[in-house]
Amino acid sequence: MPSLLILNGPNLNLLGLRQPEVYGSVTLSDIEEVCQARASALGFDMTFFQSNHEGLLVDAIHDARGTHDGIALNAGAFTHTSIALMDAITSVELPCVEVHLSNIHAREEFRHRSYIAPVALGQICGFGAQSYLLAIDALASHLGQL
Ligand code: CA2
Repeated sequence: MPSLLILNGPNLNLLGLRQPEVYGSVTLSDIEEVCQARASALGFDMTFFQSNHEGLLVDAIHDARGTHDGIALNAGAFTHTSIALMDAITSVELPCVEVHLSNIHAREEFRHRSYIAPVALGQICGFGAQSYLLAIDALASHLGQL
């Protein structure tokens, strides 16, 4: 069965637990649950992982090669800073969809730049938890499962 990796970066473990006025009340484990349901419905296995550490995210991307068929990546604030994550995505040659809960282009200037976007199939942002489901649909369509 084809498999997807849903990868989450720094502070996303705090979703729903802190600053609900900015990021809403949905927790990362709620998001995992809806992603699991969508992935299964589309015929995918799914692994969902979060880390606050850039190197662990790089390791997870490297390990995806040969294990997973596509990646949905919410790199959090590393989106705007990490050449290491950009290089890791390039190196594994797996389709990657960049995901954000918020519309990063409607926020502070420093969030407008993404190091992930140039090496991703595309970017989905601004739809809250739904952004993850749209990313799974985009990967499914790219991989011929939709
Ligand atoms: O909108 C997104 O998904 C972001 O990736 C979220 C990141 C932010 O740095 C990006 O620019 C856009 C921040 C995630 C922080 O999540 C928190 C949740 C609750 C409390 C504090 C932070």
